[in-house]
Amino acid sequence: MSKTKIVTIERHILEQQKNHPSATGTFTGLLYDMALSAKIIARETTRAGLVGILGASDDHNVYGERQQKLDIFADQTIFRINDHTGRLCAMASEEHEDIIAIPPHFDTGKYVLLYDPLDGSSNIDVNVSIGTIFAVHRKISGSAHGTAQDILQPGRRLAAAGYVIYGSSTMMVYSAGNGVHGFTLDPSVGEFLLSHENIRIPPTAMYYSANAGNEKYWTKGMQKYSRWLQGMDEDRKPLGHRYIGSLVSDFHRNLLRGGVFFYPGDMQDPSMPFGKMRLMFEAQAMAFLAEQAGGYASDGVGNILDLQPYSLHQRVPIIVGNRDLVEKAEAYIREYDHDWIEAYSPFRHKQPTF
Ligand code: P6P
Repeated sequence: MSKTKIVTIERHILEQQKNHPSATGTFTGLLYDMALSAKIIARETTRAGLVGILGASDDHNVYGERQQKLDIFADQTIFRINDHTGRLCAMASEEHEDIIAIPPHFDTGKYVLLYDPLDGSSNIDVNVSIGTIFAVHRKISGSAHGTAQDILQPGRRLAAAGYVIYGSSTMMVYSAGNGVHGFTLDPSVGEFLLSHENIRIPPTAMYYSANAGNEKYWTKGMQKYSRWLQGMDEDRKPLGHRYIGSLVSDFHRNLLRGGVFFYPGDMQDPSMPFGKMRLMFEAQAMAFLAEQAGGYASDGVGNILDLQPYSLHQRVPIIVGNRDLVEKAEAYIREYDHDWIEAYSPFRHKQPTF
């Protein structure tokens, strides 16, 4: 008889509850809702080429990006699985301009769910791994229905965060503040089973991940940092360069093998010195997970988890992975990028208007 424990998400949360009262039973339900969403989305991503769902829709999202049909399907799936559970007081999706209210005929709860339903969706049509990113904040307003105050909270206050990666296997990786844990979907039983308990970023990094095609737009500090990672200016072993163009995939590889991902702010358009990543739908979750796994996430100036959000769709520079590598980037920026720091500062310290 095998001695290997079969640990489902439910069993894992229940076992965590014994040691950490903060991992309440509500997370079982919330994580199960995300796990069910993941199974449904995984089924469609696997079949996408077969059911004509492939290809771009005629719609565009809030960023003006053409929405892939799977984006819309994933977005609707997550909303429909979570709108009636009574666990949430509001939702927010990367694909929607505004906060998504819980329909009035459903009970509301004490959490808000933020999600990027299908991150890296430009890779859908070329069969490259994509992912779902989610984050859970606790309601802090007195309103039964969530408000901007409940949504626009610093990442430091996150109750939980995680992602699903639709790759060679479907995995769900989450943290409720007590370490990072990975579950792999066993399609034969339709259950996510614990496969990576208490993930820690290896102390010695193997990779760096960045879109080198943007290098001419990076600040001087980030250009020097990239050369340092490659061992160009001193006698150090270069890191391998791996870049998939799907945040969940790049982050997941670096989480397991050690590495740094960066999508920095640049001065290509001085009115937008904050890069591409969305704070509420990508960066906060990844920063929370990185820190829970022993790593660190910075916007180039300081910890992303300490940023007070001012807008639902605000973007933020991100350098995330092994702490020593991220702090090295901050050092290069402090030394060489005073103009960028000055241009970015008003955005970094902008306060919400609620
Ligand atoms: P680029 C996907 O659109 C995404 O937000 C992340 O998943 C990914 O890391 C990044 O953008 C890729 O951006 O400009 O390198 O194609």
